[in-house]
Amino acid sequence: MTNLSGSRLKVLVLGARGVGKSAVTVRYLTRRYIGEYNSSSEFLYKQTVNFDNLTTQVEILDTSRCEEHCCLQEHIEWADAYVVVYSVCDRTTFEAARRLLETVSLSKEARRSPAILLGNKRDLERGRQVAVDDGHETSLRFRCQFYEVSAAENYVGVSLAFQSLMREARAAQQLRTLPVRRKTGPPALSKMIGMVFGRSSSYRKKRPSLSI
Ligand SMILES: Nc1nc2c(ncn2[C@@H]2O[C@H](COP(=O)(O)OP(=O)(O)O)[C@@H](O)[C@H]2O)c(=O)[nH]1
Ligand SMILES: [Mg+2]
Repeated sequence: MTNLSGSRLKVLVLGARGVGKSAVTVRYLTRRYIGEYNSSSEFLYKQTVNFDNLTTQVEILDTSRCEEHCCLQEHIEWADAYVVVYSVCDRTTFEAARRLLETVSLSKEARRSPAILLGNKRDLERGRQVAVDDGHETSLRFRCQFYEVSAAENYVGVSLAFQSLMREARAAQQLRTLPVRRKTGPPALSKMIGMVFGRSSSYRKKRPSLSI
């Protein structure tokens, strides 16, 4: 099997306090579930991961108290991809996740960087306060991927979610390196009239689009 030398990715993990940001991050990186973490500190993990025959140097920033954090914007600009976590048994954390997705999607730097919405603690079904459909609906609105997982119960779901995000981030990175195709012929008369009279919007460069 070829192991193509790969990219570097920076992943930002966001969400309200106590939703399991540290639990999902550590679960993905070590396969282990550790019940208690220090919720007041943030950690930057650096690790080499292998999937799809590719090696990726990944940096994952597990944030804490990020909503009121003065560095939120800085963190968003730093990252290539975003994991926005909420707890399926706490509605307020879902509202917080929506606000964070809004902030991420409005950020200029992040517009072309993928995100996933991650509903954690699905093992606590009896205490559920957020329906699966609410998660789906929000992911459609923000055009991001959506997963419900349980960091406590298993590794597979968490791992699939992170891998899927990184796959999309890698594709987005590659897309950015492609040359933008331009039309070589003369502009059509209607476009020239638009340009003369200042209506140049139809002449704007088209952004490449990506769907996976
Ligand atoms: N039942 C359950 N508890 C979880 C799960 N993930 C995290 N927890 C618990 O939720 C609490 C907060 O987790 P933590 O990772 O510190 O949250 P953070 O503040 O978002 O980093 C801890 O007591 C964890 O043991 C999960 O999937 N299921
Ligand atoms: Mg934490």
